[in-house]
Amino acid sequence: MRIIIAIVATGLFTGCKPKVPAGDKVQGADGSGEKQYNVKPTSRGDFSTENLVWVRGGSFRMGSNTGQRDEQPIHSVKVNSFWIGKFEVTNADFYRFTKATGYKTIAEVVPKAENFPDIPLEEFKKMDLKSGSIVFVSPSADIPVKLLKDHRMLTRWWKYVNGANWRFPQGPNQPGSKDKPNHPVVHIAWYDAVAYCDWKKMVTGVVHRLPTEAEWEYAARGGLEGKEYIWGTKEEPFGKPMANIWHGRFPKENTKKDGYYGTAPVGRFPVNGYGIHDMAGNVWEWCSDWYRPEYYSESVVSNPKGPPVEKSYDPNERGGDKKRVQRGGSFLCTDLYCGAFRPARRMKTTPDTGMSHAGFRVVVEAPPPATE
Ligand SMILES: [Ca+2]
Repeated sequence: MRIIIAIVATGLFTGCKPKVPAGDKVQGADGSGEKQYNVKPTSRGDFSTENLVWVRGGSFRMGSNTGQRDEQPIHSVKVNSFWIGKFEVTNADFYRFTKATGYKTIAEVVPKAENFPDIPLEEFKKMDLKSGSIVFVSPSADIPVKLLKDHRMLTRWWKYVNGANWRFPQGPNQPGSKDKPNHPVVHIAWYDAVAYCDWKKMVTGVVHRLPTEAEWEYAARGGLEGKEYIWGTKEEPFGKPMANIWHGRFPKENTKKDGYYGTAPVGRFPVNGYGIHDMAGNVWEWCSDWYRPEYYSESVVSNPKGPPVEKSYDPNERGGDKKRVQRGGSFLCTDLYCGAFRPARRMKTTPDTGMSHAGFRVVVEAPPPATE
């Protein structure tokens, strides 16, 4: 949310943090029908492993010595077995959740003064903040490559759009997500993703949660040790794109070499070694961990769960906001700019921030398959 406020207020409220950054629950807020999202309503006790993949636990080398500083050092990690979503959570999946609960995501709720105790009430009222989210908008002018990594440039292509949320990823009066039921849901804040998991747990009786960062990377690597990409060492080993990323001169020109400018329907690109789709590209995926750049030097070996909240910080921002980890890169990632679709790459975002390239997938704590 702080990044949202910074964009809206051009820094006026920098440093102010919402007190209770959680999505409101509003009963009966949803007005759409199942047909539009092409889903059947979820009923109590519904549980199937049909769209889950069983990842057998083991040890692996986590991180990279050639990537960003926070990917270092490579260190041994052991994780227990778990089920993970074969696909990113889709618009249809999220629709079921909101239909059943009336849940509103953070992007759908007008920021409340009580959640920004650092801002004087009169000043807050003058702001006249609307609900909305951060949307990628390609700039009209090209941006030199050497400037792309300058964090001050982010506002050249990230815009706060009133009314943008998971239902209308580009904003009102733009095509809505109901026409894309099989695309990953976006504009999902970490709290929204956790709310979805909690609901799935409630209706199925089985624990659904976000993956830990270690589980995520273990699953993404798919059994390949120390490879640059989840499919191996070359970006395009068969001469064609292996993931939905950005091709061309980011952020102005996208050649759509992989067929997609924005999100792609889940499962359109090859599975990794464990049979999981879209662990590279399409949308960023939330993990349960708090982010700390030095964590790999401090991590426990067995089932690490990230640092405590008080140790979380982002060295790129002075505000001291606590951030959660995101992984996997998105349709906006290019090797020219970030190469963030590599399995070792780490991202961090405040947990109350949704964006047009960020979604999630679930881990499920169910008994192992009969074959185990
Ligand atoms: Ca693409």
